[in-house]
Amino acid sequence: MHRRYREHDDRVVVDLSGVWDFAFLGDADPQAVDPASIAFDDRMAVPGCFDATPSYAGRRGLAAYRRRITLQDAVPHRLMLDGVHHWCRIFVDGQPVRDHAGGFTRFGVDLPPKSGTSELIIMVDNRFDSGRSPLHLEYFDWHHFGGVARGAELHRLGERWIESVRVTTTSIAPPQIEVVISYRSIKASGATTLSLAVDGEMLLSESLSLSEHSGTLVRTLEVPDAKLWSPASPNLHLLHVRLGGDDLRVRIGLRKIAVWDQQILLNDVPLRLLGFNRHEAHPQFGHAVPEMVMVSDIQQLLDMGANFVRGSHYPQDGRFLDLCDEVGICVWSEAIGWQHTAEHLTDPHFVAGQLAHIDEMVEAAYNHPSVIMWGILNESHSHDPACRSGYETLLGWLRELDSRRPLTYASNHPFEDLCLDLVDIVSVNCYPGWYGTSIEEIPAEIDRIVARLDTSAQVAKPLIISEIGAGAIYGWRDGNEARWTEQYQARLLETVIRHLFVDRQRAAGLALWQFCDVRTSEAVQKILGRPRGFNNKGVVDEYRRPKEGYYAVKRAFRRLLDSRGE
Ligand code: ADA
Repeated sequence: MHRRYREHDDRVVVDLSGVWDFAFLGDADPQAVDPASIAFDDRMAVPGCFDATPSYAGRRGLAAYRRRITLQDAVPHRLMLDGVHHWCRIFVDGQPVRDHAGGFTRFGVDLPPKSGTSELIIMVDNRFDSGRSPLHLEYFDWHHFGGVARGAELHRLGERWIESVRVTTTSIAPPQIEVVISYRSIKASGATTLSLAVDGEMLLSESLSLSEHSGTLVRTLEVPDAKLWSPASPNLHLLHVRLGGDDLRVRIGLRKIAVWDQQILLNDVPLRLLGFNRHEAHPQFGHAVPEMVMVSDIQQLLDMGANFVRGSHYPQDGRFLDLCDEVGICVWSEAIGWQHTAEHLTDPHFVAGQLAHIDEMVEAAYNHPSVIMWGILNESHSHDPACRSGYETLLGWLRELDSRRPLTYASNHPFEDLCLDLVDIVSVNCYPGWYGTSIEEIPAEIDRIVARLDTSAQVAKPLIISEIGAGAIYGWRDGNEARWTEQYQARLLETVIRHLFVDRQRAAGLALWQFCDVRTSEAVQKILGRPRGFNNKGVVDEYRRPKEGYYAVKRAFRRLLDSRGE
């Protein structure tokens, strides 16, 4: 992955970004396509979304990407793909080596051992097909772009290699981390060496005798000069792990995240989260948002005084998380999902797809200090008893993967929800002042939701208002100041922030809906309710041009920060 630091000194990694051969195969059935018969008559950028380019704008179908790769020798090599939307089959020299369903997460493809040059083809399908891609459904309120949307790399793994490194802060005073190194080997046993250095200082160096093809090494380290990570002081350290001939650098931030009563605590201090939902999308790039746009998003978030992003409604690009680590923006990392019912949550195929996706989300984001909580299943039927076991399974698995980060999901059924006991943070999506009621009714509506939660067993949990907002068409100002005007949105957002954090102090966090406008689904029932075919509730439009709401939020957030001297 393109990181803000060099990940490997010893492992040979080839960046496969660039212009690949391309063919759009339209309605073709992937089972019926012989890769040797594909006429590659076009070219496409990797990373990139083919259906964001003018030639294929809005098209759905099968596409194929091709390039040549060179394996150095006959030891294991792995192709790493940071996100392919949303189903793909990978061929090497005409042979299928792996299928993958689900965009937005990183996965590896082990390549057949060989030395020399091979032909790599990635067949990508952006059509909706609940059999092949159960996690991407047409009714969701965003446009699913297709393509090899995030980075692509070729890794030479060698004879023994590091599969993953997970770093957990186990104590902040003294600063201490636990490092869990998973390795694999083509040899059953052998002697090797392990070393761990932080910021160039060797903290551990040992000789080992490994007796398995795979295993896990766990080491605990005190990091003597570590400075803690927080939004105000986003201190980062670089851990370099070397195992025999392989290595991996991991950038870490030492911090403790916990919930206590109604508060979220970071390093034992209450944390107030002020921010936005962010879709990773742009009209010209689809989901393949370039670093330039990521940096500009970060600049605008910081300018408004935000310290929080909910990655709606799927895992954000690792490069964006890197930036959040650096500037101190806290992130709710969310597995893909949107308004699922019992039909999905009782379907073993859907649940298995979610579990695999959650594995990949956690694997990719575990070491980011900015990721302070995990979320799942946006606005799904958590009020339906038939869905409870689905929630139990997914949240239970998340806890097994990571017992240290709080869990949540965004509920839009706060009055009837049946699963809130399963989470650490209660999160509520609500749209007072937009769907139905008026801006004047916002305080009473929010108070009703809070009163309901506080008379239930959830009283002792932090509350995040995880969505609230209003649509505004960029540039549309009007004397009536009615819905869809910039003025209406600005007034609504200002009212929400004042009520949540000035009049009341119950909420631990707020993620406004939303940072930028995003194209919605082409499904008729969705697009008819969305002027321009966009969800227009961004405080900036899809090109990141600020609306009045941007300045209203900036004033309100900055007033709050000033009042606390933050
Ligand atoms: C929901 C959903 C968002 C968006 C929003 C809206 O809360 O979670 O993705 O669709 O409503 O704009 O209505």
